[in-house]
Amino acid sequence: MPTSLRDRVERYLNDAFLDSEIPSRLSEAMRYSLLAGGKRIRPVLCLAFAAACAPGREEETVEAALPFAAGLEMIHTYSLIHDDLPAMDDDDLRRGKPTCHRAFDEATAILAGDALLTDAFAHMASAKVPAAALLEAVRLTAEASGAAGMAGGQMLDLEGEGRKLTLEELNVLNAKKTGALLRNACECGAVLAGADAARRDAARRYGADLGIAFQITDDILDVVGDEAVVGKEVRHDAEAEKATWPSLIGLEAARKEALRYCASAESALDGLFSGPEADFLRATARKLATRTF
Ligand code: GRG
Repeated sequence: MPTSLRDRVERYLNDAFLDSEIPSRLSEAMRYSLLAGGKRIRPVLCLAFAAACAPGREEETVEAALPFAAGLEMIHTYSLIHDDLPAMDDDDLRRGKPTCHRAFDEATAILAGDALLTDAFAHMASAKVPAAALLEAVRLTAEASGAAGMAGGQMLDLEGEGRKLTLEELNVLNAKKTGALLRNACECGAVLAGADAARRDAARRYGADLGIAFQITDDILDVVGDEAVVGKEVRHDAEAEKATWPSLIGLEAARKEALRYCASAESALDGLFSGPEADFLRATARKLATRTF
């Protein structure tokens, strides 16, 4: 991951939610989870695609898209806070620290998630890109996060507990729960940079494949991962009797599927993207299949 992109996201997030208008307990809870050290993969992918779609004007495009990319991380962090709640996955550890509701309390964690999701849209809407592109990216992000996207995927996940899903059902669930926001991050990067239809479509296909691979590796890490490295509780899926890739097709086949989807993500870039950002996007897809955190 280009350190500069990740650093820029980190700096932006560090300055967020310090407004004295925010009740201090709420801003503390929001910043506690937001600044707990995530990989920042969604905002970095968004910025990398924005740069890759703007040859010759990479720097100004990244600067303009930064508030949008940071907003994606706020939405992602909200989803983790709510996912960890007792009514959902009931987790005690996230990003290597006690989950938000453990460090604060349940009501505060719910509000921190609500506020991160809502304020994310204010940050995204302040990106300095042409209005039509911004409106399209905001619409795409609302859809990817909402009822037919991530929130819908979470519903399918809850409904699927204790039930044996088919591979097809698992694919639909994952494409929504994990895939939608990742895919959206890539597509929005292209949209914000004013990409043509071919590049936008390639970004979308890369993001969709990467999203599936990301979930497969998450399932694999739940089986073989080390809690200290992964930063969250492991062996959780089996306990909750969740259908996962390893439980449906076995660990080795799941590893192969992750590699296959990562290779497919990489190939979506062929003939359309070149330069350091494209190299980074290819390397990210290659590394993802064997990630350990
Ligand atoms: C509560 C509406 C709502 C949705 C929750 C994101 C999500 C949906 C649930 C999280 C469950 C989960 C562990 C999904 C697997 C993939 C995933 C999103 C992993 C966490 O993302 P990373 O690895 O985390 O990017 P960091 O901490 O690096 O940001």
